[in-house]
Amino acid sequence: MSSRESFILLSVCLMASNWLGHNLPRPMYLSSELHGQHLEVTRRYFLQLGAVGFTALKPLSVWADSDQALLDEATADLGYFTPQDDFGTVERGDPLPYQLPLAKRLEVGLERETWKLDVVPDPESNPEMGNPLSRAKGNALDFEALLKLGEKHAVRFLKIMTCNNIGAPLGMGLWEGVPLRHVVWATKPTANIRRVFYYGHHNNNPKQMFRSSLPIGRVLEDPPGDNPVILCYKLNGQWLTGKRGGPVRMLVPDAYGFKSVKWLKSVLLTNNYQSNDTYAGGNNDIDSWMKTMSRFHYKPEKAKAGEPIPVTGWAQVGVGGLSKVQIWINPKDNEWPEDDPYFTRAPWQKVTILPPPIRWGGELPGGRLPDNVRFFEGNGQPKHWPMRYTLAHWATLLKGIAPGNYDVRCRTIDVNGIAQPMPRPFRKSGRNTIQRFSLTVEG
Ligand SMILES: Nc1nc2c(c(=O)[nH]1)N[C@H]1C(S)=C(S)[C@@H](COP(=O)(O)O)O[C@H]1N2
Ligand SMILES: [Mo]
Repeated sequence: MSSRESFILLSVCLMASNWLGHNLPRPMYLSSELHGQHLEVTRRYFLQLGAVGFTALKPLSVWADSDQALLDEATADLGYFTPQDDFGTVERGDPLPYQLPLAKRLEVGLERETWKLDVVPDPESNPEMGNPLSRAKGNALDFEALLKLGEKHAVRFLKIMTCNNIGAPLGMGLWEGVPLRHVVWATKPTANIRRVFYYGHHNNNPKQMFRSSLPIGRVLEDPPGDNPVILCYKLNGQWLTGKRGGPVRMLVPDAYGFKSVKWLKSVLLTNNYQSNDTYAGGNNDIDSWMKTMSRFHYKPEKAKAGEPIPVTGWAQVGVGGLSKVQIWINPKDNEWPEDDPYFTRAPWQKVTILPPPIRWGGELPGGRLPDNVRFFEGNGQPKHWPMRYTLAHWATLLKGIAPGNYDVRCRTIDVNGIAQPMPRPFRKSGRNTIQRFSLTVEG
């Protein structure tokens, strides 16, 4: 943490390990629904494929029932959506806004009954707006008006939440809200607007402000196939909790978490062409699209030679999309040349990207995906899979590996054919180093 930030209470609770890790006790909600879901998905998929062999490593061509049991076990706790309370959290505020007493939350507009949003000109520049919305003028946007806009314009889409400074995503959600552009147009903007600045509740202390910004063009228009920037009020079909940033947070589909400001109360249109993001401090690259990358989920330390070894993981699908996930088993004594730090010359092998889940988890009301999710058909099937800015699971069985000690690594190949961590290996634009674990195969 920089000294500039040190006055702020920064709490990073990495509960992500709860949904991505296998070594923690399995949460109750996983026991029935998700357990069944992934058993079913993997069973169907792997039966259809037959054995997943490692051709370079002497494949076993016969699918054995025991293989299925192994994969079932290895994938049983892979949930798709993360329940709101199980998300990892990155937050600042002293006190944290959602921990204020109810009376105070009502007073400052952090409950749905009293929430209000200013959409005003930046006083430090010259934007032209015919109808600014503000608490001062008495015409700020309230929650009822937001829901009213939602009746016509609300969207639902899948998005993974990731902090650009943390190696694993914080959670995977189905987010719902009103595209910000509808509120921007209600303010009748006409000229001198190049960016949108926004920030959340900050206890009337400018030092506690958490600010972010976007080019106005990103707010007004979406690249085909992408989702809009929204004023978000629901997650997994339920009202956004205070901890997740409710009543309303900004949700920027293609960006890292710091663009998705929680406890949102103020939006400023500005002619300033520069960003004012809090995250510009700390050396963060604030224009970074989400990156494609893979990590392990089930990674056994030990295995017996002659028995198939299940390995599972997941991939974050970034701006470059996802075409393949690969794995490489390298004997520990096989040192790799220093001039190839990303192991591009290694004999990587393809693993299987799992199809979309049948049941989605995340404590969705009724246990099912609602209608009208962006890029889904009427029958509940996605138009394409995996989807950008979401999560995809993968699984494989390693076979025919001789006794010994190995380093096992995984990586993604994006739709442009580029292998992780390229094309953007720099650390402060989002983590995407190639992950490794040690595997001992006993004779
Ligand atoms: N108001 C406010 N919004 C915020 C933050 C914050 O500290 N205050 N942290 C940001 C950062 S750095 C991240 S990574 C995401 C994390 O979202 P989550 O806590 O819901 O997982 O929230 C963003 N929104
Ligand atoms: Mo973050």
